Amino acid sequence: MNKFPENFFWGGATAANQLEGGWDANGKGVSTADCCTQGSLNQPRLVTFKTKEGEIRAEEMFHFDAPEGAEFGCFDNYVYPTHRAVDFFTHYKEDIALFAEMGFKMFRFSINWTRIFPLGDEILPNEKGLQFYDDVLDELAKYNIEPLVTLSHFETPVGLVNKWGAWKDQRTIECFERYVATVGERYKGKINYWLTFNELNGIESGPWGAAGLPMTDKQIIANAAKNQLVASAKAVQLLHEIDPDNKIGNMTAFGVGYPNTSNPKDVFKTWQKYNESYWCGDVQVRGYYPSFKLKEYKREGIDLFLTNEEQETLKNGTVDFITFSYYMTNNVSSDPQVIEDSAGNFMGGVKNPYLKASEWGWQIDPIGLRIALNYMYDRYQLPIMVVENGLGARDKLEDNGTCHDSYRIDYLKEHICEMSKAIEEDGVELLGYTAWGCIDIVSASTGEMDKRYGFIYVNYQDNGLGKGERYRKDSFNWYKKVIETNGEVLG
Ligand code: P53
Repeated sequence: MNKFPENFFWGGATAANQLEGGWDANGKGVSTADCCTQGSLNQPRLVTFKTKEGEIRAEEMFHFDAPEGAEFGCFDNYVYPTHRAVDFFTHYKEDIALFAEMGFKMFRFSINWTRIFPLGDEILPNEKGLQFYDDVLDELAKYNIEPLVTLSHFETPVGLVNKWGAWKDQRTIECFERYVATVGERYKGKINYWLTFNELNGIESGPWGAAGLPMTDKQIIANAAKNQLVASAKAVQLLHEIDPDNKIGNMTAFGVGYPNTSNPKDVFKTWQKYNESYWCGDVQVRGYYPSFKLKEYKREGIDLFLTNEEQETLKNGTVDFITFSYYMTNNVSSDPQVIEDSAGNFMGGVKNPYLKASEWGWQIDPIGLRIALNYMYDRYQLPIMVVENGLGARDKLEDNGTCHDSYRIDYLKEHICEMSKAIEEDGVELLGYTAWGCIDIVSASTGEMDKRYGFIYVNYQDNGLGKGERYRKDSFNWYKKVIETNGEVLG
């Protein structure tokens, strides 16, 4: 029934800060993610800092304005889940062996910039940090698992934040270039698939996570986004120069929306809403800003200060393939009386009566993935990878070490099925699928351990129990079968 191309990249995806732990091991520096506390569904994660006056404070991660002169860092009496995460730092051999047992063809992970350049602006890299990824890559090579490496996954060095405001300042572009050149040279021939910035379009609703910006100022966010887009284009050029076999992609948080009613005003607003998913990809694929974004900036009195040189860089650094994350859909309404009652962080909207939602309120919509794939392919005509998709749920570990996560199997099965239709019936050129959090990791939005996505249960719990033992969930065996049959048998 389901037809996937030969050599389809089945696999899983993670991010260093949510996976590795070892946050200060072997000279690693502090990243923006390391300053985020543990939250929950009802309690936002906080970012911690010291004020000029020496007071230690914490503000909500998704939306805050820090006082002038704030120094970001980690302090006693706060819990920072990335510091241990799930300790892939020491468990990587065991974990990669489990990925291999499932038959993974691809593993998406990020390089933690602060392992390589602890403060961000050093001239020489930290050799021990580089060595860790050599080890990880050798382990993957043993099993013929192709690495897909994100260069920046919400992991800006805090050194750069404290020094000059991270991505607000153009000097960060040079530091990033040095980092990219370093890892590009070091891992030449070992990594061929790269992603520049994770969910670059998330910068407007999550400026701290995406760019180390402790503020909500739209002018600053627009310029930081431009700096990242320029840095992304430079990374593409650099990696192509280092190895012509390198393929570099972008990464977008894709949010599908439906008009809440057939009122043309709702339809139009929905159409407009899609621009939030498109604008960064437009720059990264086409090499220039889309007119709707330039008009929006103008309307809001924002100056992009886009130089000829920057325009040239954007033009010469377009990506080879595109990728996106897909979790949910929401409805869009133009009626101010209609309450936005559907969750999903910056993807929030109005509830859809035809859809069920996860415990965190993220609406489950497999057909939305087929729509997303078609929208992306029609717009860009480039090969695609779905690099994040999955269900965050509370799993129960049974006494005998099993975990019956049939709800996760259902979620993934239905999404993979829609993906196969996008390939077979719609002609979308899909290269691969890496399920998010293939091993349980710390949640990015809430910092919880109990919001799990994995095929592999990691026994660390928010109540402090567990020693990090790994267990195969029912979905582990199911996914193994999916890969074995190249998606023919979805069970
Ligand atoms: P968690 C919001 C909406 C959609 C995707 O999220 C998002 C976010 C930001 O949290 O981010 C991606 O762990 C992100 C991953 C993250 C994953 O979604 O909050 O790239 O780092 O873990 C899932 O359930």
